[in-house]
Amino acid sequence: MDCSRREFLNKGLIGFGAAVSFSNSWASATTRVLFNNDEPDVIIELIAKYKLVDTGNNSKTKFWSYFGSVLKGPKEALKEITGSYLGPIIEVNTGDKVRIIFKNELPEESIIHWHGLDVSHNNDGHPHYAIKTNESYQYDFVVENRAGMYWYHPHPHGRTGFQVYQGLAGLFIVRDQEEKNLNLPNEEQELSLVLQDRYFNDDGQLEYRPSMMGAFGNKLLINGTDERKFNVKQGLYRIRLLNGCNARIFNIAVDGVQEIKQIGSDGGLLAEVNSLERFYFAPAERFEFLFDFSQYSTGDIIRVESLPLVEGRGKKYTILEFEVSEDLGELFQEPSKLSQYSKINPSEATNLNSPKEFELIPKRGTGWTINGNGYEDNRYENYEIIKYGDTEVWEFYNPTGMPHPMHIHGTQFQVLNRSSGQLKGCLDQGWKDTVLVMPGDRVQVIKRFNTFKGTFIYHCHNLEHEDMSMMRNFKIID
Ligand SMILES: [Cu+2]
Repeated sequence: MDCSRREFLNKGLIGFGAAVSFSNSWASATTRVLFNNDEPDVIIELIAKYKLVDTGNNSKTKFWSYFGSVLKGPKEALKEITGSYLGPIIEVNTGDKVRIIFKNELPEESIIHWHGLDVSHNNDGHPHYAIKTNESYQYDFVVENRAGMYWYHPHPHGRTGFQVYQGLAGLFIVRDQEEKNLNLPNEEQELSLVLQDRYFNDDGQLEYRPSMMGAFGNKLLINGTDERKFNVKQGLYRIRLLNGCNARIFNIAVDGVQEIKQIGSDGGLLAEVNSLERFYFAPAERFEFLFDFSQYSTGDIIRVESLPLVEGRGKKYTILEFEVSEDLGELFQEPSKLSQYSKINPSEATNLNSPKEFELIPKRGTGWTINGNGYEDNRYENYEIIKYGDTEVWEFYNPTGMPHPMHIHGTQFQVLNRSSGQLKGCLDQGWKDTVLVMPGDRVQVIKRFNTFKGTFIYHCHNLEHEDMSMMRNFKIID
């Protein structure tokens, strides 16, 4: 890390970024400090407001959307998706100093969380920092994460599910040199696809129908559009998926394909290709794979499907299709080695023999909880206070009949073990920020708390569970 980056980071640590000051002692410092000579590389403005979008229904649908513009830096830092309700794709490099100015033109409070990025607490979109209509919030952070597909979405307490459902989300892609050196399929042969479901009524308008199970739709959308068929050239592709649904879990298979070649996960590339026949894909998880369309003929259709979550119960359905064109793609090769990923040594953990246990349970009057506790601003149990620099093992135990994708803010973690083993096909490989805890499962993750002090949150990424109160603070202290 060079000097200017370190300096920028230190400023971040003392807490600038917040445009709004708080008089309470919740955060160590929330006064905004201007950059001096240390200017950001990229300045982006994101405005959240209404947007009318044609999603193939009777009439245009009223969404909420992020409108972006680059105020400084390369124009390629933002990529609009034509005809989509999703926000622009943000694309930056590891090490970039990024300023994002969020303007809230929604009729209610909001705040943005950069899902998977390791940033200081006041840049993380903690619900505490939600701003009112017509207010703005300035984020200043250095992109510390390695290359990967991260994303952004609102995070106000109690309203995250509703706001994401209205259309507020976007991809945040990070590039780095290690990834560039691999010469993976790129440009046209790299597809980033956001999977979401929405319920449209007869008038073509969104209907948000939350329940204890979450909010589900009657229609699947890809990248915020009705278009679910993609023309591909005969060549090798890098396909990157985000499950951007509020609650829907997919059980993904590719019709007629025995080996799906996974190359990446939530936190970027794996060490090497991991072959899967099918896999569970939970809200907020990312999955990257290589797919060779050169083995197909012109006009062939390849279906990405979701199988029943439990064998024999329900029907499979098509998520999206690829249609092979007659065009030949650029030639790319599958690398034998992908990245410098290394496993965290379990002995690094301060509590390897006594993992912190988090029981995922419902409670009368509260709804879904963690250890029976709902969310309260500025509240922590003892076990939710962590010493800066420590590595810990957390065990999520799910005694219920519903799966819970658990997301921990801050650094990426690794899955140590899962009581049900690997048979279930959960995505446990590589760096993770969200782990699917299946009914009956005990899942242990190992995480380093060594980057930023302060208050962060962990929660279920079934967004209706989260809003119901399946969310808690944790605090990293000296
Ligand atoms: Cu849940």
